[in-house]
Amino acid sequence: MLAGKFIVFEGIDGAGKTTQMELLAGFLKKMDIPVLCTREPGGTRIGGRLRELLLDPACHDISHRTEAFLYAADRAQHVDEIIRPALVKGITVLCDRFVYSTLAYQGWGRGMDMALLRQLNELATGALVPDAVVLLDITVREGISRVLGQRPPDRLEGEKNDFFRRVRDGYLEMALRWPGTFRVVEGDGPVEDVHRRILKAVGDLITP
Ligand code: Z5A
Repeated sequence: MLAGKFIVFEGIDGAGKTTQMELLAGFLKKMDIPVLCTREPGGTRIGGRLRELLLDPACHDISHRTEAFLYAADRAQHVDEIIRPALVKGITVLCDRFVYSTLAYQGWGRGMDMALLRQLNELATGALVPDAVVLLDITVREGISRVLGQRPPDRLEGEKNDFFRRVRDGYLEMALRWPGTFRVVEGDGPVEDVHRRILKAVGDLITP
């Protein structure tokens, strides 16, 4: 039995996950709820090394299976070292991406076998399931323009719009499939408005 709440933020690139996770963390801190923010890939020292490899444009020849295994390796280390110990201590964990990113990007995006990905991730997480997945939904056009407005694309961002459309569709399909876990939040509009929508969506999980 885990004492802390586990809330995952998901969405296509530029959806506002990092921005909104930090706002929610600030809100929880004000309410004296202990909170930890983390992310995938790269939430641990080992994961940081894997992140460099995964997002390096020079690694364009990485095979789909290798990519999925590296995300799973990052996740296994993350669950063992950071997420599960925090939840055991009663800390609310906010995590930027989790298993659902693999299903969306490697599954719907790359067309990898879903059963294989779910099996792999069951092993990586020890069957840990979040209390809620906040899916920040924005259009692909909006996401790309937010991200590329600031810097050159990394390896995955450089890929085609069709890929991101499949990823978004995948997220929306997961939300239909797992309505008890997914909370879809419209990610367009002013940051403060999105924050208010998120507070409403996870209100049942953030009472002290
Ligand atoms: N990946 C995968 O394929 N499989 C996996 O299992 C996992 C990941 C775990 C991680 O990259 C990559 O790895 C990712 C999926 C893949 N794909 N790529 N490429 P990352 O961690 O570097 O990138 P990200 O998670 O997509 O983060 P991001 O691009 O920074 O997006 P974000 O965190 O959702 O958004 P943000 O940083 O909060 O905001 C982005 C910009 O938009 C920023 O300038 C904000 O100020 C702005 N913003 C935020 N909210 C708004 C609103 N409401 N209006 C206007 N502008 C806004």
